Amino acid sequence: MTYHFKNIIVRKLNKSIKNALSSQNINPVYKNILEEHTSYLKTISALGLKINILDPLEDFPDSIFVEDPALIYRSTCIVLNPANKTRNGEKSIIKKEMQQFFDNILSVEKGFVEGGDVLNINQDHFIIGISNRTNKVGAENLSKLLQSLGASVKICETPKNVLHFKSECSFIDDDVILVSSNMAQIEYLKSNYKLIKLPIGEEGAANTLRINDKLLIPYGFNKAEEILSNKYSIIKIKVDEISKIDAGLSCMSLRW
Ligand code: CIR
Repeated sequence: MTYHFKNIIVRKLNKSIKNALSSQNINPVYKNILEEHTSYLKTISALGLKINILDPLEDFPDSIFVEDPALIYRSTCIVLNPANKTRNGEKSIIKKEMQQFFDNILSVEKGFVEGGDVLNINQDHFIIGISNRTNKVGAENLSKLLQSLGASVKICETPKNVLHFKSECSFIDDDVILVSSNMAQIEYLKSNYKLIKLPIGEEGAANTLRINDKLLIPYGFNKAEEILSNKYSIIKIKVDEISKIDAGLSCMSLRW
């Protein structure tokens, strides 16, 4: 099952997070990020997952977002290729780190692709969104690797003003994708999946994290909470400061 996890990888917070990339040009406050990151870890550990904590990387301000330089599919780790100069060096470090968890490690050698643009659904299917961070060559190369491992892949476009494909959608149940109203326009999603559409203004709630029987959602989105709590056992996590640097719940971990 795509949302049944026993293990999780996170990275200890770096002080240099205050220099992280932000589309709003905001320098986040370290103390606030630390609080939010700590409560994320506490919540996940209460769910019984084995937490593996990687060392902080001061040279890479955005390195707590481990979802972007690597992807886990079944027993393989695929090292990706982050587009942004300040993030690209994360890939060679995480490649070494992943050797302690995975025997089979592959790498995307050509083009750019970040994990935030890769949605895994129904176990063996992936949707890769072309975005400012993931180009066609990168998406096609990742697609080849995934297919060689037995997965199927569809390449879509991420809407223009959205950083990553998963910034505004998440896989929450078999055949079910939670989407912002923007993402709900994507023809491939509309015609192949059951979409739970969030109202305009609640885009930030579309990046959730389904872990076993729980659905982690960000605090502060009343309509999303109302819609989702009818069917799911939700846990709310504060990501106010983390969202200032364009990140959300999925970006801060790798799960398997
Ligand atoms: C970045 O711009 O790379 C970070 N500030 C945010 C990364 C968010 N990652 C994700 O959505 N997977």
